Amino acid sequence: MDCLFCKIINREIPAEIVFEDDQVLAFEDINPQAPTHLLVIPKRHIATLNDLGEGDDALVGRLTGTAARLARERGFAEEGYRVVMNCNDHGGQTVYHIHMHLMGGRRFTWPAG
Ligand code: D5M
Repeated sequence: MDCLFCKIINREIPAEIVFEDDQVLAFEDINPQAPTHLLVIPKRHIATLNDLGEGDDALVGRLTGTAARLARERGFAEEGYRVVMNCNDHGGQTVYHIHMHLMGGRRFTWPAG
């Protein structure tokens, strides 16, 4: 499959992997927008949030729980952080394998641009 993040999962292209279990992988974003900018992804290929099924609720919970745990481990959970999932063109999605951005280490503004 010609998917960038599947290739990272399969170690066909390199990435700075910081966490892995049977269902999810977390690695450093190549274009960081904060002192910490990680991507948390499912190992199963799911192109967009629109492709999630009813049976995927636990998987999405695993992504969120992993991001929250990494935020605690990195030491910025209490001061706060930003978690983002972009969907399709208007959402700003550029890689079509769902991913949760975990950004921390600075103050973020709202609303998003
Ligand atoms: O975010 C896609 C994100 O993926 C964006 O922040 C850059 C990141 N990216 C792209 N290629 C790589 C590689 N090879 N390693 C690590 N991170 C990467 P989106 O929400 O789709 O706009």
